[in-house]
Amino acid sequence: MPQTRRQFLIGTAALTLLPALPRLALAAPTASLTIASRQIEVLGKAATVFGITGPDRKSGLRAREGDRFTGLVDNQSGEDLILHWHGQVLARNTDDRTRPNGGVQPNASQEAYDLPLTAGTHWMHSHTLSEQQLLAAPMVTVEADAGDVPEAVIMLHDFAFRSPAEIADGLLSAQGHHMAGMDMGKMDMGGMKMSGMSMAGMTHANDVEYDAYLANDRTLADPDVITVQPGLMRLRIINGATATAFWISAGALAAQVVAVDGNKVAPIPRASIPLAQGQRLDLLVQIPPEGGAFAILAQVENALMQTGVILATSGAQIAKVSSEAATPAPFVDLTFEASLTALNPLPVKPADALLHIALGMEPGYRWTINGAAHDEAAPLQAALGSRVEMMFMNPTMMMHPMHLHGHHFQVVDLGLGRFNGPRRDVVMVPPGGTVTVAVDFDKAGEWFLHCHHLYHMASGMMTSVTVA
Ligand SMILES: [Cu+2]
Repeated sequence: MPQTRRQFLIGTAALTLLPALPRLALAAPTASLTIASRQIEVLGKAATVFGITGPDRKSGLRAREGDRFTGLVDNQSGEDLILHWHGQVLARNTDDRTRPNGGVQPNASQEAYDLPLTAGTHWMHSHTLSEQQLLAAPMVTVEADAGDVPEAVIMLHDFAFRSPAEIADGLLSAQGHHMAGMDMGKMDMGGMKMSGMSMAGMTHANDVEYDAYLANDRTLADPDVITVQPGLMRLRIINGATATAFWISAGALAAQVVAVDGNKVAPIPRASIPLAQGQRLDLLVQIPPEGGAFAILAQVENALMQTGVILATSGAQIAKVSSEAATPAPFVDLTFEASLTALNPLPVKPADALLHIALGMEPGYRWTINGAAHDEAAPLQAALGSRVEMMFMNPTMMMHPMHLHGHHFQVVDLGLGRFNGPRRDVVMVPPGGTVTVAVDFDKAGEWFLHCHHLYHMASGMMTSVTVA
């Protein structure tokens, strides 16, 4: 049933504000999820997208550390679906719907799940092109030590009225534009002011032309306004965009980074933070005693466009925020990454194996791992119980956010020497960059390893690691 705009507003507000959860109500969670079409309004036009709702009819899943996810996944969307529990390291390989033949059939309820939830800011999303149609939702498990701090979830998306198949076709037909013979003219993307090239003309971002960028399903023309109280609050920001990295800014509010990809880091103050596709960011912000309205912004890398939400105390004047910033954001880079220190590092020990993972770009919008597109090469191998270091090397002109399923690796080298970097499940590998992560392969199975740029993944940049 299509929601009215009003119902949608209510639903969004309820989703994004997480006051202290009643612990009793969650002691015996009966979480089940329903996947269905819904209507939203973008730039004054109706759009049919997907949604994933829990038994409370709200988007996604909220729980407390120690809870399990139990229940059925009911696919009412009418489409085949492959659903991935992004960040859940305690899901068995066989519970992860990204397995070959593991799709959720249309209009069919599935067997009951029962998996212990991984604490932190995680999410669930389609592992096919329907991710572009907002088939994604938060999967937040509040940490036992998070305290009674009010929270808001901010889910970012890049949005197009075109179908993902049309977008993919467009990338194929414009195949030359990101290759060696770069055509600056093609980067003028219909008024979207995509500034695709760096000064050197080598680095490239934003290869998809989007109609809008959404934060909690809204643009800044009509943003999600979240009512807040003076004092500390926690923002859980999820980059659910398919092909877009953002710079996150809390503007006038002092912000402290406390977790990335659901993993705690030594808290650091930061005014502007890069967030690649699939990554999550937990910020503590302080709403001042006098209150007010505060924009939390996500600006597209190397572009003017931005989206965001407004945090507002009761009665605050809310100024309009433009969907274009005054100056373009830079390309995302590893400066922020280098400043992070894991609070839950892997035990210190030598690696049992080193996997070289060369990311590649070939004519025809073909993206590869070690020279092969998905299914052209045998999976990578790792011994069960081994410590493996994966060295990602990126000679291409685009950043690749590399994601490993079922594990939280540790970033140990950004090309500047070893460091006690953050635990994550998505690491950005910038053009020309070499990034090494350490992972303890402690679960048997076949775990996907891929670029979280949806169209790179769909065009070949995906493999898996067989752990046995
Ligand atoms: Cu990529």
